[in-house]
Amino acid sequence: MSEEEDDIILSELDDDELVQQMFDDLYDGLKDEIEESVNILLERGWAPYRILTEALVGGMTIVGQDFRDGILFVPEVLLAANAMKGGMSILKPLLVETGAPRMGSMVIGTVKGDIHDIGKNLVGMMMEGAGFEVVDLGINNPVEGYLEALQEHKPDILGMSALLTTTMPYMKVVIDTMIEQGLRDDYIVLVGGAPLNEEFGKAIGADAYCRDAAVAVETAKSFVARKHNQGVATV
Ligand code: B1M
Repeated sequence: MSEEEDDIILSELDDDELVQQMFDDLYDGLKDEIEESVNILLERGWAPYRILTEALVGGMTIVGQDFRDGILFVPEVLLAANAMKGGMSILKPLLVETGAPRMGSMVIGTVKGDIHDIGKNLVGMMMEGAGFEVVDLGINNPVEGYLEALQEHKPDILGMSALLTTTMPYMKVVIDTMIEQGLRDDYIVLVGGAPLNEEFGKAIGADAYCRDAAVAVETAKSFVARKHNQGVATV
């Protein structure tokens, strides 16, 4: 019984304390607690996007810093990622069912050699919420996989994600192959991931680099609108 008395009752914490506790729980990979806290914040009227950015992405940023500094290792980060995904799975239907009019479509995947998928999943969720149809190719995609998906789904947009400095150059391989095959101009190519920047996006021939999921949505909307207005207005 005395152990139970020491337990933190998540629902009794105020919002700030609860978000701090979520940072700790994410750090410790406590998926059940993260899911409970997400539900508590939803009940308190927090918008799903606010929970995602302030509590979940905020917590993962701390995990990332300690991973970089050698304080956390892969198994612990995997647990944190699993807890984050638990929270995201509660938020996904809420972000996706906004009733937004259909805006266009996107094929998205993480590039070959790279298994990071949290950011890509978040982008996919936000794009769906904004009214885009999203085909998610998952992780570790070779150029052939992207090209097959483009052929099959004929999306407006190809989105690529990379989280490693060693895998981000592969985006250029995909774009160069699209050029070789005369396909490049048929698609809007958007790229993103923590190590990228705008300069890199330009250098590899992407249409735009997207800093985060919200920017990805805004960029996608503006490129698709331009594409649909082509011939009617100049941009
Ligand atoms: Co990895 N890892 N990891 N890791 N990992 C990083 C990326 C790292 C920066 C950590 C560090 O050292 N600080 C570092 C890369 C260093 C570098 O290349 N310069 C690193 C390393 C080194 C590695 C390994 C090599 C470690 C090892 O094995 N020794 C290994 C590589 C495996 C591989 O891919 N081959 C590895 C493994 C892993 C785990 C499997 C343990 C796990 C991934 C679990 C998963 O994704 N399912 C993991 C994690 C979780 C991270 C950190 C901690 C967090 C990444 C994350 O999910 N962030 C990360 C540190 C960091 O980034 N600070 C790190 C939260 C997410 C919401 O943000 O992904 O940036 P992000 O996405 C954002 C934007 O970037 C953008 O929008 C998203 C939402 O706002 N965005 C897009 C992303 N993709 C987009 C696509 C778009 C548009 C926008 O298309 C249109």
